[in-house]
Amino acid sequence: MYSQGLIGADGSTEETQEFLDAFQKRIDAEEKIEPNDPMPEGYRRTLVRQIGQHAHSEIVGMLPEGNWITRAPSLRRKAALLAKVQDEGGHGLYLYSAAETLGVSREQMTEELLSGKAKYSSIFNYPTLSWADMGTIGWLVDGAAIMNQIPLCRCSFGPYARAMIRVCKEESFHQRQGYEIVMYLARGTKEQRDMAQDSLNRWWWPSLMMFGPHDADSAHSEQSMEWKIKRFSNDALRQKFIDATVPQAEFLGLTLPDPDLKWNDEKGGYDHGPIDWDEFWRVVKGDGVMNRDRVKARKKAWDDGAWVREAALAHAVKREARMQAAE
Ligand code: BYC
Repeated sequence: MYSQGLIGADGSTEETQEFLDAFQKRIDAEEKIEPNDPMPEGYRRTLVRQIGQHAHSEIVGMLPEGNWITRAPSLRRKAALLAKVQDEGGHGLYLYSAAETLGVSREQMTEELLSGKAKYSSIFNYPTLSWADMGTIGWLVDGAAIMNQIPLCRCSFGPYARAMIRVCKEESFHQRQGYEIVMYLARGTKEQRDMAQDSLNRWWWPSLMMFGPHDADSAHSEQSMEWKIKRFSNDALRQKFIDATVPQAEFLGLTLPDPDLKWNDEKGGYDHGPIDWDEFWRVVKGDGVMNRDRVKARKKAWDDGAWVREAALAHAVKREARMQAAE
């Protein structure tokens, strides 16, 4: 075991080059880093930020779809949507647990979400206006999530990587159920086809934004890739997603709302039109159509659940006292 660094007279720790090099050597050797292993503070902070944001995205992501459970057009659709939303709650919980192993509490993470300090995915600040949106979200949003998350199964931090394996299996089912909804509508009446096309027009660009800013503007990518937290850059994953999705849209007979989308033989992928990064940053900074509603709903759930947390804690304290008395 290598030492973490030098301890100053004031108790501060300085990470020595020897420590950083030894850590990088473990990363390069594809060793998994576990919660009690020594790690650079920057590595820990990056993971807390990313896993926390990811957990918040899963939980906030329940809201736009939860909104449609009572309006699903059949019992079969209702049961599948209900199960999908429950799965997302589960993903949030695995992810909060993974972040907790890094010494941050769920309360802290939630407070950061509610205060606006912690982010969640921009995609959930768009409204769900029609039933077709339940299909399009599964197809595109879960599709984009899988493209981003499959490489996270090989993330260098063990608890995150392991959580992602189950998450990806469930997301892949979500993507298929979404695509099946859109396929049904695309093969239906003119009104159903129009509803599917309108939904695709609204969700295509926000789905591309899910991958984050272009590589040149991505503050964290380079370091995160060196630490093998991220395995691919934002643009590389966005390109893979576009290349996989274009044939899926063609199969449905739907049109992606980008006149510049063209196959480029030389790069072996599609070229696409410009992404509206002003819109992206506006939404990320809190000014999307649904930002205020989403945070308000999470705050209400957190406040309404306070008595449950208090009761659970009181029970745990009592049980601990009983066990101590019995010893
Ligand atoms: N939205 O340096 P960058 C899901 C922020 S939900 C908001 O490239 P990084 C699902 C970024 O945080 C999908 N903010 O950052 C759930 C950073 O700001 P800070 C959620 C974004 O971390 C329910 C700044 O922009 N998936 O699966 O290297 C139903 C600069 O960006 C966004 C995850 O969270 C965005 N779209 O890369 C269905 C996956 N993009 O923190 C589906 C895990 C960027 O410096 N996360 N920002 O203030 C990741 O893979 C990475 O964090 C990202 C960004 C690729 C998203």
